[in-house]
Amino acid sequence: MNWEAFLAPYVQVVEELKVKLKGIRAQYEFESKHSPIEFVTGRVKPVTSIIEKTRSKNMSFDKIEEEMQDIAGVRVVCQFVDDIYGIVRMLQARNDFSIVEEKDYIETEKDSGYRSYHMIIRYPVATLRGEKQIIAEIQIRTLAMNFWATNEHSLNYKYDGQIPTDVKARLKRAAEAAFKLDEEMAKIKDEVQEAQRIYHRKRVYAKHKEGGPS
Ligand code: 0O2
Ligand code: 0O2
Repeated sequence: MNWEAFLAPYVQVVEELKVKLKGIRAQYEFESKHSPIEFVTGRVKPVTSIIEKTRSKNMSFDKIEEEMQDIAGVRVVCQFVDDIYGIVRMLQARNDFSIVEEKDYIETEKDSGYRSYHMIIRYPVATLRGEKQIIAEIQIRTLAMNFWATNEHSLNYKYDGQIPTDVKARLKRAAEAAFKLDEEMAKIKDEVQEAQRIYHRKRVYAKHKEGGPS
């Protein structure tokens, strides 16, 4: 298998989606509005992880384009839970890709305690041989959910997917605590946003004074 050639359109998709999503964030900044997007990351699944996943899911290689839906992955991280659903609505209204599936692991968290909103999309990418439809996964989560998932991911790596029962129980408690944090923050969202707007205006004013005519 020529992995470099196979993965090339996936690299393209991740880059394009990152540019588009970061663009949304920039537009909010220009307009001094609260951005529902804190940051955006993305990656193409490493070949070793793809091979491992085909083994663990008993998937044949000729099916990976359709069945392995997170070879191209972008992640949108937000401050508040509300922001997640705002982004979901924004993505649902776009016409540069189609939505294949949506999984709300916020309403119904996974057994591990994992929470995020997943959107599986079919994204058209231009190649030398014409347009190709690529499946990609957009994960949308809060900073707190991301903090939890990143730590749990590291532990899974450390224990090779077999996290000891006591650590698992702690992780579940930590997931609940992270969600409590999101719930508490939601209650003071307006105040936090007001503070951020004042800070942003002060910064723009200071910059203007520095660089502007005397
Ligand atoms: P591991 O083994 O995956 O945990 P930039 O290119 O500047 O926008 P930056 O700072 O280079 O972004 O970050 P990057 O490389 O996009 O992502 C940082 C880490 O988050 C990487 O982990 C990615 O694998 C992971 N990641 C980012 N986005 C996604 C996503 O949508 N899905 C999944 N599954 N993972 C994602 P590491 O450190 O490579 O290691
Ligand atoms: P990586 O290393 O992040 O790239 P399923 O058939 O539902 O069991 P599937 O089809 O892979 O699994 O889809 P799912 O579960 O909707 O989403 C896959 C990705 O979501 C994972 O990619 C993770 O990035 C993230 N994810 C799902 N569950 C968890 C979890 O319990 N903890 C953490 N930290 N992340 C999770 P990969 O392929 O696992 O790997």
